[in-house]
Amino acid sequence: MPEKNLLELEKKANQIRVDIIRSLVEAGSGHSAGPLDMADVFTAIYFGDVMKYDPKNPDWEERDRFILSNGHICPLLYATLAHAGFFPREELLSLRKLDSRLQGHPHRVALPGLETSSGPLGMGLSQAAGMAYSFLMDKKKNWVFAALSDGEHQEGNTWEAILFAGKYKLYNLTVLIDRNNIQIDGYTENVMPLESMVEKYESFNWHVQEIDGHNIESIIDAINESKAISTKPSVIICNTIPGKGVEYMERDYEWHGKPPGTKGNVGEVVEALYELRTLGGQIASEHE
Ligand SMILES: Cc1ncc(C[n+]2csc(CCOP(=O)(O)OP(=O)(O)O)c2C)c(N)n1
Ligand SMILES: [Mg+2]
Repeated sequence: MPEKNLLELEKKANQIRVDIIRSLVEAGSGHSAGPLDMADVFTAIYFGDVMKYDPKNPDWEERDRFILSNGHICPLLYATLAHAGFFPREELLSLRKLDSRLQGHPHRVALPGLETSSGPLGMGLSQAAGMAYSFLMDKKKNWVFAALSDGEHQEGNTWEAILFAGKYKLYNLTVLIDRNNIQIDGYTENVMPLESMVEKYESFNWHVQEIDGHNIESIIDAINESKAISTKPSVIICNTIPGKGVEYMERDYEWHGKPPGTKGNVGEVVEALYELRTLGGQIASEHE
């Protein structure tokens, strides 16, 4: 990929991170760690020329489907959809407000661009696999992307869907896992160990890739590789740093479900926005 395009995408991911923090601070509640850590992955999906969608025609039949299973990271999905043109960026500041279209967990019929409602964990892969299966039955070319968290792999329903997709060789399904090693109150390997995720998926007959979830070029390459596989479903295990871009949040599970600035701590907000606007030496202006 040309360096200029890659730089543009990295800048876009950081603008999205800034918008996430601004919306969370305005809401006064919500999740910080997961949204920040998956920003590079969502940027690659929506702006890396790998997914078909049309913000002017959100119900376009030929569109690919993006299913967010771990609904609590929706501040990221909302910011990404706004940047992609589904609704105005100013609306991001209505996150979690009464009557807002941007609820604390996604409400499908409320907002264009959402394919499912989510929040209760562990459902998204079953929904995505069902969609992928029906597209194959109908001989349709639509691709299904699903974002899942690592914590969701502690739920039985996720493994039923992994079995199902392997059995029916759902090659039109690409799953991207946020392997950030944290969940609500601890590190996954302490709460309920998940390793080895690579071997587990392989044994269920999936095509498996493990990548750096902050390297946008690698993410796009991995998605393109998944789309070239025609015999089995694909999973991309994205190793991420929870809270990516805000040093005091990084790798600390305490930031799973709270925004900066609660209890009047304005310094947290200033520090987070400063770090994100200068992340990687790039300035992510609010107005770009
Ligand atoms: C079925 C279900 N059980 C429990 C919860 C409460 N819950 C919300 S987020 C979360 C942590 C799950 O881990 P992960 O998705 O890996 O969290 P993150 O990496 O974003 O911190 C839990 C237990 C839920 N939303 N749904
Ligand atoms: Mg996690």
